[in-house]
Amino acid sequence: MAQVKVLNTWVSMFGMRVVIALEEKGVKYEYQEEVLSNKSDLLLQMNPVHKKIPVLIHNGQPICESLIIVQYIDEAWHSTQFLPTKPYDRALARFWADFTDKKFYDAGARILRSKDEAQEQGKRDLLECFQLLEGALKEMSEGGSLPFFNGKDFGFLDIAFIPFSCWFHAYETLGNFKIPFESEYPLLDAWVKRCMDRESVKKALPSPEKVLEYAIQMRKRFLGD
Ligand code: GS8
Repeated sequence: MAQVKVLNTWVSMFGMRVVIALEEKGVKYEYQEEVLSNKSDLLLQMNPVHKKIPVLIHNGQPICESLIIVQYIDEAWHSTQFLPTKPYDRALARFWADFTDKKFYDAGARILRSKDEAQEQGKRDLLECFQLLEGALKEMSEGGSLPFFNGKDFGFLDIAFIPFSCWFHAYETLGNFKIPFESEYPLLDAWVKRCMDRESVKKALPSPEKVLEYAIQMRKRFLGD
């Protein structure tokens, strides 16, 4: 088996984090695309607890859960550093990354998978998440004078949140609303564009149009629309 192998599904924001992290560190890896309706034996063997992608396999040992994988990559390869050095800054980056998983992902999923009041609530919750993240970015980037959540260098929270951006178009289209980036979240708007200039991010993120096509099919499966 290759020294580093990734089990992933192209459309997963969680899997994209792992690809970005490996690309940023310049680690060579083998990539295995999984079909979640027909998981490989390797996936079931490497992640028997959750049976989910992404999984990183390093020298035969599996590491699961995307944020844990990104931290593992940060600790195992030292070409650049994702987490800040000061304990408080590290805690803050981890706190907001956890927020993207718990609050942001959940609000987005409700927009994609539900209708009527549940979907409306999903939209309100998503906009509240954007507001909070705009505030966090302002604070962490010293009022917008530094380019990233991590300050002057692209880091842990940037890696955790940027994959969601290729789903924004699907949220807007399936939720039939517009996310007011320019008027309400100008720092996030500029941050997304800046991240999209990075080779690692370009490589990991599919186009918003392709994600939308996938999301439309997913919604049909969920709602029978
Ligand atoms: C989430 C992974 C996940 O949901 C992480 O790695 O951060 N907390 C985890 N993986 C999904 C695909 S992306 O929506 C998955 O593998 N689902 C398969 C299943 O539930 O059977």
